[in-house]
Amino acid sequence: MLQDDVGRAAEALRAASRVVAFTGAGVSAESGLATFRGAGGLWEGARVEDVASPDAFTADPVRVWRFYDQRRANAAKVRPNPAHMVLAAWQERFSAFTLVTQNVDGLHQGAGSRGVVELHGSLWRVRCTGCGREREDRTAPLPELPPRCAACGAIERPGVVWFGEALPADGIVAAEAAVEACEVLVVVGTSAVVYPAAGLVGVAAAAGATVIEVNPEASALAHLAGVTLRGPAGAMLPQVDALLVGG
Ligand code: BJW
Ligand code: ZN
Repeated sequence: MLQDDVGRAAEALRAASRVVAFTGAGVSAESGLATFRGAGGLWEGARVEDVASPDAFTADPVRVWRFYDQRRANAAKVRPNPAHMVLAAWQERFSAFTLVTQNVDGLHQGAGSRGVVELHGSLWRVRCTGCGREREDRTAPLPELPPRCAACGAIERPGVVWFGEALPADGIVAAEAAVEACEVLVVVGTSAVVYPAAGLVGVAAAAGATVIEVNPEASALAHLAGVTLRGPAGAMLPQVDALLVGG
């Protein structure tokens, strides 16, 4: 029974002080942002694996920038949904709460989450391919594609992590430390197929944490979940939170 699963999730969380939430594109789906995989998850007929790559950018930086400029424009228009809001509230509810996200849309921060570990970068940062200078830029759409570095004139790139690129070292270190120490890992809206991020779920499970999966579909790591909430995050997380608030 779904209601029993919500109750079991709340029970696990009520007993915990060290909690990690690990989120993916599905947490922003109810805000109106497309996920990567599944229906509607294609980019110009190609798989994300084939286009979110340094090679794709080298081959056609304007094409790749058009994709990211559109994503920035979409993300600038939408608002955090109840799932983002519950996760933001949980930073006050638990004595140690870490929010680790694969998302680049900034909606967790928009909901009030602080210290978010962004494993795949951010749509709102751009980095120079020449001198490496990084800056925040919230203009959407950008006036010129590709944008150019004011310091050296080289092409700038989106400040995101593409396939074949290393994740930010401080981010992965912080995420691993948090999942190794947590009692509950709440995995929300990710297909859990992209590594090394998805590996965090196995680390938590091996360390004895209870894994709660919140996803309308089974992820690739659904078998590691001790509690499964098969529904949209914007509906499921507020139900769990209501039980926590209620006692
Ligand atoms: C809902 C919902 C609702 C819907 N509520 N849920 C080990 C094994 C195999 C391969 C590898 C490995 N280690 C590394 C690799 C290679 C590669 C990889 O993982 N490939 C696999 C795909 C095979 N990994 C890498 O290349 C990584 N780098 C690396 O390993 O570097 C090594 C290195 C070391 C040192 C020096 C140099 C290199 C980098 C990975 C970067 C991923 N980047 C992207 C793009 C970011 C920028 C952008 O946004 O454009 O990150 S790809 C894309 O996938 C994006 C996402 O963050 C990531 C994960 O996707 P996510 O979030 O799970 O989304 P979906 O669409 O897949 O799933 C959505 C889910 O939501 C679904 O389950 C729905 O059911 C659900 N949902 N509505 C709740 N309402
Ligand atoms: Zn530069």
